[in-house]
Amino acid sequence: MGPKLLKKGEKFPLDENCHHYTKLGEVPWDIQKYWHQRFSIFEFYAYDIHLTDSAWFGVTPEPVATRIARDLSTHPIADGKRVLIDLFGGAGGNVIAFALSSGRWDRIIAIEKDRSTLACAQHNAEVYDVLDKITWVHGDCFEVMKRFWKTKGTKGRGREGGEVATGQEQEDDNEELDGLLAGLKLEECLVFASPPWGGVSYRDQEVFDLSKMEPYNLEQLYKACTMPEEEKEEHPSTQKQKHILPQALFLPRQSDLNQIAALVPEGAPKIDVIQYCQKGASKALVAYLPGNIDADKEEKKQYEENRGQKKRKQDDEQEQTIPELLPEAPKEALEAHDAYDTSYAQDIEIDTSKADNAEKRKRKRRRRSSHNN
Ligand code: MGP
Repeated sequence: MGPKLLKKGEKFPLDENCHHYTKLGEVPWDIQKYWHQRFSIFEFYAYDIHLTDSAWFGVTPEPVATRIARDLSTHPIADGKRVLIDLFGGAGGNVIAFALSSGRWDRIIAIEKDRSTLACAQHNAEVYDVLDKITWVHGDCFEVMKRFWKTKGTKGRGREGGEVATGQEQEDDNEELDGLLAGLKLEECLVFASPPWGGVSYRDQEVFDLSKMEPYNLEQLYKACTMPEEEKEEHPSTQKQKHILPQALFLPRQSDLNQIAALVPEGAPKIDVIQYCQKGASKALVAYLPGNIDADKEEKKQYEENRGQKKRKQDDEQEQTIPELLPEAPKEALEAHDAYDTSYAQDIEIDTSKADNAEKRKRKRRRRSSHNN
């Protein structure tokens, strides 16, 4: 069976793999460390947040997810983008934060392969009041992207604009998903991916080799976001551009930046790499990869100008919110390289604006009253 688009209101039930641990004694030993941090992973953990045991290792802590959602919404790679596709929805850590950045996205699509993990994500999204703001897809994200590109190609199959699949594909029970994908405008889509890193042993490497990341390496991820050769033929809009979706990739903090830089050709718009820190230590980095790698001179100039302006604005904001002493960046994150810019030093925990706090308090009150009922 192929990937499946869940109908509006359709929710997978929590099952025996979904847990809400309340006592240390119940928690498997290898996730006890994460359980101790549960309230910094999900601020509303106590309101019945559920996770599968394997989701604990990879879930993005809420303050980090919130900051990424904010950065992504204003990053130049997201200019003109209205649809966010989260390739590895997991237990909802990132996708909930995206859904909370209200109004920024017309559609947020979360894809998750594991049924129990998806059930947790939906349940958690409900806790955060954003269940209906997310379009849920159960299935393999590579399969979904393959279908996405099919709806964008020509060769008799191009269905961009809403036409649904016919013939063979209908037999896969995928026509609703194909209909959704066909209706997405290529130039409005942006991808976020927080893939598995192959377990906690990633920490043992001084520089993380992204070509060996398991089960999917960097190249496979990038390729999934690139229009396949066979779909390109005669496509009028691919004559100028290569059609690569802009991507924000959540990767180990010590990832080999040269491998990331090598994804875009020389002279293409720059990649931004931001290290996201908590309590002075980086948790992970996000590489913001532009989709317009074939941009002409004028477009590139415009992109760089936007980038410069947004970066200055962000730096100004950070000056007011970050602590006086910034932690030292990892050496490899500071090495000069022409193809990327690194930003560092976001001590996310103290970065809350008054508006955010007011919104949080409101949500907390709502949650408390619904929990008590
Ligand atoms: P961590 O492994 O807990 O390292 O992951 P850390 O911070 O050195 O542990 P500590 O001993 O200092 O507390 C840090 C962060 O990386 C986690 O909070 C997750 O957000 C993220 N992370 C870890 N893993 C193993 C994965 C993964 O496989 N995939 C993704 N997407 N994120 C991960």
